[in-house]
Amino acid sequence: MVVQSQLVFDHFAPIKSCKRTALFTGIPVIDLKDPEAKTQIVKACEDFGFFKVINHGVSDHLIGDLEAQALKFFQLPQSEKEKAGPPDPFGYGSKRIGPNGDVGWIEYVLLNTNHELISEKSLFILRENPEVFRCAVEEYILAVKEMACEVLEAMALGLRIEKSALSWLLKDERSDCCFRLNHYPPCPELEALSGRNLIGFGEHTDPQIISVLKSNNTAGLHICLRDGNWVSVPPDNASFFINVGDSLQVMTNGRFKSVKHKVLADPIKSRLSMIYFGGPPLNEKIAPLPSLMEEGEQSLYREFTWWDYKNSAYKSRLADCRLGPFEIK
Ligand code: GA4
Repeated sequence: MVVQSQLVFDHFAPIKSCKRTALFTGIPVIDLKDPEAKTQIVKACEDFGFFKVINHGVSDHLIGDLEAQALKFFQLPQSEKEKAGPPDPFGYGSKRIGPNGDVGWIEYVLLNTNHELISEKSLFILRENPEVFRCAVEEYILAVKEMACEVLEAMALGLRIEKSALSWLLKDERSDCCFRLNHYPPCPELEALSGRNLIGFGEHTDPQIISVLKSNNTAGLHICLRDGNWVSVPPDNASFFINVGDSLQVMTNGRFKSVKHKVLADPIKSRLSMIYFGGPPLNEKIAPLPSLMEEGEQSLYREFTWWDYKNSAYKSRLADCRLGPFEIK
């Protein structure tokens, strides 16, 4: 038994574990069809940098089709999946996240959603799998992007600025968006040994403007509240979750804060999540929106483009504060 436990720990050695926290019931819920949504979105971004969207208009069959295709992909033999890796950053990856030594109990596919820029490995995934996979990804992204723009338009109205002041960044044909399918396999051995959960995706903030997350009914997502406490987000496979990203934090000059989050793998159930990351065009300046600045208000950040930020992000570790080098001290 001792030998066996040692083996299990050796096997998991580089991946950290963490105690679970209680499910949090206070996540703001925004009904996109509610005329009050615009003010509620602004409040949720100020208080949490995170909220849940219902009445989102994305059809169940688009979601179901893509979930089924994604599961089919993750069920392929390891050697088949690895033909679409290692990620560059696009493609299939397992356990390693990003280029700087971060690891987690996860396998994933990262895709660039801009067709001109789609990487060879991403194309491989789409080519080698039935055409239905490609269609499912494309149709899903189209619908989620539309919803993300609707959220950004409501947000802009809530902030009392031009309706398109934020959404145009995603609508622009040069917008730099990506899409991630994450699969967190169950991990019963570790649960039996220690009562802890393996970290699937370590703590981080998302660099983009907003991220739109859809998961199955398995818990695991944790967010950090403004008081520094971590809470577990109750899973809800009928809704979408929205994260404020670093770029939106800068555009609102810190009024909205990007939300720190992480995912713990479940010991028994596998977790599947699908995340659309809405980023601006590469040459776009990321700076506080003049229409949001009070008279005499100073920018908290020096000027930079989304390209500068991405470049610097890819030199960082997941948990690093990526906005640090851009802050005016
Ligand atoms: C975090 C959010 C998105 O998943 C992602 C990640 C990216 C990657 O996995 O390639 C990064 C990470 C994310 C931020 C810091 C860098 C880049 C891994 C990493 C260590 C696709 C993104 O845009 O930034």
